[in-house]
Amino acid sequence: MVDMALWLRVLVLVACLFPASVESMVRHYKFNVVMKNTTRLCSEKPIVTVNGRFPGPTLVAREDDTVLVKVVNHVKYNVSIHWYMVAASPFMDAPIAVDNVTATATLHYSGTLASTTTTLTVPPAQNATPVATSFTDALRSLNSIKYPARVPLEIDHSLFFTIGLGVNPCASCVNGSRVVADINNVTFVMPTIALLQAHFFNIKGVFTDDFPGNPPTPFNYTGTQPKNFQTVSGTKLYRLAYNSTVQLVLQDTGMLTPENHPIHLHGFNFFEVGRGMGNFNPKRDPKKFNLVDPVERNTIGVPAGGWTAIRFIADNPGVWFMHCHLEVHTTWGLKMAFVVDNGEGPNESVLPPPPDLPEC
Ligand SMILES: [Cu+2]
Repeated sequence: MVDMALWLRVLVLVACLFPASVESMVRHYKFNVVMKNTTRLCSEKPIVTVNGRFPGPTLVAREDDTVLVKVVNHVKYNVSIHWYMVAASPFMDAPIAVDNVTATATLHYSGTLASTTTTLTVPPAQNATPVATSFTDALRSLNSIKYPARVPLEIDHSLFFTIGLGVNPCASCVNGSRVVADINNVTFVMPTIALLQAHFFNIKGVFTDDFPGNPPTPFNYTGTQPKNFQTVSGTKLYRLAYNSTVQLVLQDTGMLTPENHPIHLHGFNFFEVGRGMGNFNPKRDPKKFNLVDPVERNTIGVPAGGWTAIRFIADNPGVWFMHCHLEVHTTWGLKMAFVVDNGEGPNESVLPPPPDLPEC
């Protein structure tokens, strides 16, 4: 994505400097679908690749170009190739000003009827937030007898997590600081021993279970930015008893920039019971929660400069990450984990690791 976007921007620049020399062209690509041996988790196995690469190669094109791709399947399986025709704002995940360019394309497949008409679509404007909001606001779970929505109504843990960016000192960095990300001002540090392993075998010193259930220093999350952007670093988890119920309000902050963070929770589905802009109001907003038929998800976009409230039952013992699914934010520390203790008996307890668990 990033490479492709850079290419597009370079080409647009060239187009501005030399308008007379720019013409649309036909770009030819050949995709050979071949098997290739790949090593994952200590074992080597053959996988299906395009030109020996997985993910496949990036196609580079400019507006009005025609791209011809010859796909030759050399493997013994039927293969369907999926085209991602997207090149919009790859820097949405970083506080950098860039030109927003939405790429569109018309796909023609060889072998279709010549009389087939082309269907043109009109995508909404890139900043058409009301269109997207009204669509997601209309979503409901079925809440039928066959598919009931078991929304927790009694809450054991009412949590409030701020999510956003920060800046920490960094001696080896170019200007002595680096951008980080955090939840409740904790920038998560990945341990060298797996969290689940440490939990199961009771290995001390890998993590602590003192992750704060509320922001350590409350501030106006979506108002004027505080002067101090610094976070604390740590491998902190939040401990839950088996079958306890959780309400979690995820509050975006305007630290550096407000952003829509797609937050993913492992181990559980949750219900999104409420959402809003600005700061969550603990008195007013819960009155508007949908506890009847909210959508059930495992990933939710927290609105930029807003909040979302989710509820789930901790009925899956183990250690479960919750993190931003913008991968760069995850690497910057926008993640935490819940440690869910065992209940009673083997059906409510973590299974031991399999005997063939790779050790590398
Ligand atoms: Cu994020």
